[in-house]
Amino acid sequence: MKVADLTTTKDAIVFDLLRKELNRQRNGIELIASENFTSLQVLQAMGTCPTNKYAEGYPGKRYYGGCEVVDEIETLAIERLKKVFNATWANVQPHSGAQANAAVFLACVKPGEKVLGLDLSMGGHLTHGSPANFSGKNFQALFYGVKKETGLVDYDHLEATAVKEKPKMIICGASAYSRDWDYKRIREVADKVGAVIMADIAHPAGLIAKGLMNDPFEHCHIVTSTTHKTLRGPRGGIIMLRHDFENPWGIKDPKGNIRTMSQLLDLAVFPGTQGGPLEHVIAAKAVSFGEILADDFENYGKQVMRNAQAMAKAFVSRGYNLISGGTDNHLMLIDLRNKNLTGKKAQETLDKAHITLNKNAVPFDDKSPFVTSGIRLGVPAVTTRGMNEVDMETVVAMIDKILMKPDDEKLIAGLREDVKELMMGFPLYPEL
Ligand code: DSN
Repeated sequence: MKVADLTTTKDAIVFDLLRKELNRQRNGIELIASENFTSLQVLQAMGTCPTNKYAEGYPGKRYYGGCEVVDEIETLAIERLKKVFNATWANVQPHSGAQANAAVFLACVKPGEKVLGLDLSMGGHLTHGSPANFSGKNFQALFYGVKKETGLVDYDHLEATAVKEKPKMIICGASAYSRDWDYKRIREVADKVGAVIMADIAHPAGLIAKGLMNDPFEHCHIVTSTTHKTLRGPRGGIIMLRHDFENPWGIKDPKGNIRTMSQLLDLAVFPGTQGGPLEHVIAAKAVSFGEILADDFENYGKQVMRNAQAMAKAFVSRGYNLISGGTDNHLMLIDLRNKNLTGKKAQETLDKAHITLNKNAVPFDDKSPFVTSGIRLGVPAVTTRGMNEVDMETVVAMIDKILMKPDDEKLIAGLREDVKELMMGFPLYPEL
């Protein structure tokens, strides 16, 4: 039998599309706050043979034979991740951040019980209790918000709601909040009402990993994250504990035994919410955790923060209204109402110039989530491309030019060429 020639049997339609997407990423300015570019070795690890392997269970306790190598891969990923966050337990199997959060819900709260999270319209996340999501459909979701005058989390409101409603779980973390969190205050509230805290650090995780932002592990019982945002790994989720504990809420495993939180969480990921783990993605997670442990990643984190500061300053100096007036992390939220623009119009117009970001509701928005009054921008991806503070000024000048004349197609076409030329100076995957 003749061995197939991969070059001739390659699916040209799909691979042409993949090449097209690579060129889109290369030629544009990527400002979506939740996106990043992995290293080449992370990308390579993802496209490997463990995708062929079933490994339901955990290292040393699988439901399938032939798991000795993936056991080593998964153990390495766990050990590296524990080192990154000084954690004592980690689960690297969640396919995404939403899956990680679903597992925590399954482990800690029963259907119909109360949870308290940051309102989606104030910067929270779908999986923190939105009525459109499992977290809002199966549990009684309560919300805290941000203060209208400052744009900062309203901890008094959080406390008052918790004391009145006694939620089983308090969720902190956000997808569109540019400030650091007072985890100590949240723990004081949780202790008062007997709640468990889930900190979802998906957005700032890479900055927290290098000690550049407050450490949620000091005060929060359970920490979840995605791996593909500031952590710069493959698309996926993780759950971690710094201290394992016998759950004080009497939560039992499916057999009725009181279990430690780590056991409950392992059971909640598999078999609770997932089947076979994606061991090729776990291999790529291990590679990225190794990169985070290297010294260089601290420089990356610091540059992300310097770039965010520079970008925020450049927008403010041009009269843009930043929610909370600035940023402590990698992202910022801009209210465009004083520029007579909607978030939708801004996103669509900038897209034409290959500057990618997302429309985003601002706190107390009067427009629908499909239109919105704001945009969210983040710098993790452009920082990975090698951009610095001076480049942030250039990028903001380009954005401002377009937003000042959003219907000037000639101007936009010219800027699209400028964007392409600028990004040629910051090569992406030159080996590919
Ligand atoms: N969709 C992600 C974000 O853009 O922040 C959160 O899951």
